[in-house]
Amino acid sequence: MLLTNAKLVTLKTDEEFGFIADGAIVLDGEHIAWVGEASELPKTYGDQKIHNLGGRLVTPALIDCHTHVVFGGNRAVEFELRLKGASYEEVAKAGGGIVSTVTATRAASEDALLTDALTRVDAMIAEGVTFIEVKSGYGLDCETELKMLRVARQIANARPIEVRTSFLGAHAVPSEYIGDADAYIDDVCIPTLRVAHAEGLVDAVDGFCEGIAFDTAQIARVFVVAKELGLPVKLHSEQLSNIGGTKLAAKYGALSADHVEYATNSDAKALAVAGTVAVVLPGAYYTLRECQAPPIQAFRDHGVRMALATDCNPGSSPLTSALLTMNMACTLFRMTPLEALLGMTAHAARALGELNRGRIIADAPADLCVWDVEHPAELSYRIGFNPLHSRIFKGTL
Ligand code: DI6
Ligand code: FE
Repeated sequence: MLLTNAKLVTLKTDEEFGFIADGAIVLDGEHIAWVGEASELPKTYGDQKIHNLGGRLVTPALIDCHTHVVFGGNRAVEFELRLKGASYEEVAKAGGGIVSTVTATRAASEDALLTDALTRVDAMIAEGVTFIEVKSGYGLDCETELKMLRVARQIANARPIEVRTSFLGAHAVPSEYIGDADAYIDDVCIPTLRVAHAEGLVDAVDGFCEGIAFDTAQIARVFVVAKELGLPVKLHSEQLSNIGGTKLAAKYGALSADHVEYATNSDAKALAVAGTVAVVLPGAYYTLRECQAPPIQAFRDHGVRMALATDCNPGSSPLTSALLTMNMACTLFRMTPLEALLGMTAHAARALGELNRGRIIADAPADLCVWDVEHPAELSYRIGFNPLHSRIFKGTL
């Protein structure tokens, strides 16, 4: 297929949008074969099936690299409690929070979890997302963690979207192990990781390193097993306090350190040295009415690549909009529209271990968005508006 009459935002480098005013793209099956000025299109591509994009703007398709879209129930009542003054930590300590979603997720059938998750995935697809990461972590027992991961895999069969799974057994201490997080890690989390990996259900290993969850020593035990299994790691670190998770993630060469509101200058330096992506999650910052923004300028100064994601989950970020995430990153964290777009494309891909994706370049997967906008900054600037004209997934419109 030959796409013509397109205004391209190639994101060929991290420094600029990479505009091509009158561009053409040749798709060969699931990949981009050629991209450039229409006037320079090699004659060999002349007899392709032509698709005229009417001068519309084309970007790489959006990538949501941190989601918890598979879960049972919802936490609207907890939302009300928090509005009345309870903090996220207080709700968690009172048996609400993540643990209440665990109860609902354990009770739900695989079919019900999938049906529910697809309503959220459909909202993502409608805004041009073609690739998502999905975490477990609301099972916290072997059976339910496996159930969640199977549902995550099924999403890719049910919808035109690619899915990467992360095993998040170290998400919270379940009620049956309260006060003994170490025993939970050894008796449940690590054995479950081994089983899930053996069943081919795990693409990466994640954890929640926080006062209300697991400390660095506990997470390190999980990471050692991940490395032994040859799985990449990532970590929820420094979301509500600084307890060293970001440096731990860097030490293990993590794909990403996520949230990072309380990360310091030296954390940023460690991420830069390790080549670990900082995943910024403005939906959680907004929902929890946090006041500490992530150290964006330190990330820039040290050359840490920043990705963005919805963190779609029932507690701290009931958000399915990639575009609103980009808007929030700009307005709340003063990221630039270019940084926001890179964060939802090329850098999100990198946070998933994919270095050749999220840009419009030859050999990259043919995952593209066609927008009814004039300038890419409009994608971050508008609030609650979806200008997606069409989405191309693996070369198919
Ligand atoms: N941090 C988050 O933002 C989500 N998980 C995590 O470790 C929140 C999960 C939840 O509240 O259900
Ligand atoms: Fe999360």
